[in-house]
Amino acid sequence: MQLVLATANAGKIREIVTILSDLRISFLSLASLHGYMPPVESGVTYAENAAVKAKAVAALSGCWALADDSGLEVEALGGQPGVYSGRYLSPTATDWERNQRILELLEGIPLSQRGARFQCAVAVAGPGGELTLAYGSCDGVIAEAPSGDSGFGYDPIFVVPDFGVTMALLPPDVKNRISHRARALENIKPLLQRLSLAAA
Ligand code: ITT
Repeated sequence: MQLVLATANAGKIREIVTILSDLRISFLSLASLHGYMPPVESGVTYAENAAVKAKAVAALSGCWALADDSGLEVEALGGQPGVYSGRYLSPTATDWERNQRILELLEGIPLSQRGARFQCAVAVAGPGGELTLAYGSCDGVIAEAPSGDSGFGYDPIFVVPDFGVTMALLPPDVKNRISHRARALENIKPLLQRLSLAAA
């Protein structure tokens, strides 16, 4: 079975391919799609944005497509940056700048009030307009300073309580077991398994 990964985020691609490596799927990237213009992510939920991305790629490619929309919700910031995580501060801001901004905003706030959550919606769309969604989340705490260089995005400031270190200090195989993305992909695996068996 061929599955187009409807994401331009190299960190997501690496994790999705690893997490789904036990399935008989060959992955195609957006680079193989001529004339693809990323759709505007105007949804107010992760699910809406994931669906828009997966459907656009399935329609253009004529293949099954998988999209991920995800974000970091910081309790002390009223759930921000949330669905705007990928565009927080500005679409061209670096991960480092976004992490620094969150740390500045939380300066002086004790660890007990620095709760946060990664959220992920995964959409799988088919060439005939089929659409399935699955969800995953991962609870944590915003660190007082960044640490680690594994993963991507907000990983250096997101402490996973069970491990006592940031997501960016966890070995990739651990992140790929416990992350919001891992959980969403586990929830959609039965569909992918059925599709890959039907295509065999
Ligand atoms: P695509 O839309 O092309 O998939 P994107 O990076 O723009 O790529 P999103 O709109 O879903 O994707 O933005 C999600 C942002 O949330 C992402 O850019 C990261 O900054 C952050 N994020 C998501 N998952 C993360 C993870 O596992 N670790 C750290 N940060 C993450």
